[in-house]
Amino acid sequence: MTSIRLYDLHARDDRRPSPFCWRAKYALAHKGLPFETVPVALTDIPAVAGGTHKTVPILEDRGKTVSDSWAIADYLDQEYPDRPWLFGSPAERALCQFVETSLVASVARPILLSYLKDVYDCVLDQDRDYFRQSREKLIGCTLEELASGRAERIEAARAGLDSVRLALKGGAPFLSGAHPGYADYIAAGFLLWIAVVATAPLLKGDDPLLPWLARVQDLYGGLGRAVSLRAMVA
Ligand SMILES: N[C@@H](CCC(=O)N[C@@H](CS)C(=O)NCC(=O)O)C(=O)O
Repeated sequence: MTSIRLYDLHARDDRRPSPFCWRAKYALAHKGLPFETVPVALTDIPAVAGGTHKTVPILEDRGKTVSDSWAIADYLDQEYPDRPWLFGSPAERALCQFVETSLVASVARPILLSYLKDVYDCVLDQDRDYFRQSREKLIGCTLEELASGRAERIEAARAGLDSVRLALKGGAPFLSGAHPGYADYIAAGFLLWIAVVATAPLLKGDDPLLPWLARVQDLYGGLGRAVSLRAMVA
């Protein structure tokens, strides 16, 4: 019987784009905890769990509500210490944070700008006005204006993933080594987000990231397997 619920951003055709929700789903699966996802629209987040959270993922477990992917991972380790750790030590957690900040520094902006219009095209009708207004305010231009320079930005985003490629070159199957860990879920979450919305390829067909990403998709009974990589790969 499942008691854990994860509010997961959903878009058209039941697509699940949020990189942070992907992380949280992998975190739950890593702990071996059964859970159900509750699809939520961006504009419905204020109505979830008493309206105190501004973003998804939001986790509900035994009467407690936790939002923010890092807080959810910490909660799971704290509440379920008898299950595989997400962060075996404070040092491992700090290194995972470094993985996130390095990816944010190297790929977040070019990825976001390259695929923001694709995300818009994919959000639910009820979210469209909110998404356009909030994102155009953030980037300082219209979503359509992002089309010029897209090819260069995609190049930059592809190059920005080099740290992940180099780390995998060592031969380990996962960024975390012989076994998958939170660093894998962070990096894969970004790529699954793009795979869900992309209308232009981010990766080349021989990209060494692909076998690793397929391994992550296959984990935990194929948690990420429903996401097709076709549109993201040239
Ligand atoms: N720091 C948060 C970020 C979560 C986040 O930004 N989620 C987005 C969806 S990908 C969201 O809920 N945005 C709400 C909005 O745009 O109003 C985390 O790690 O969970």
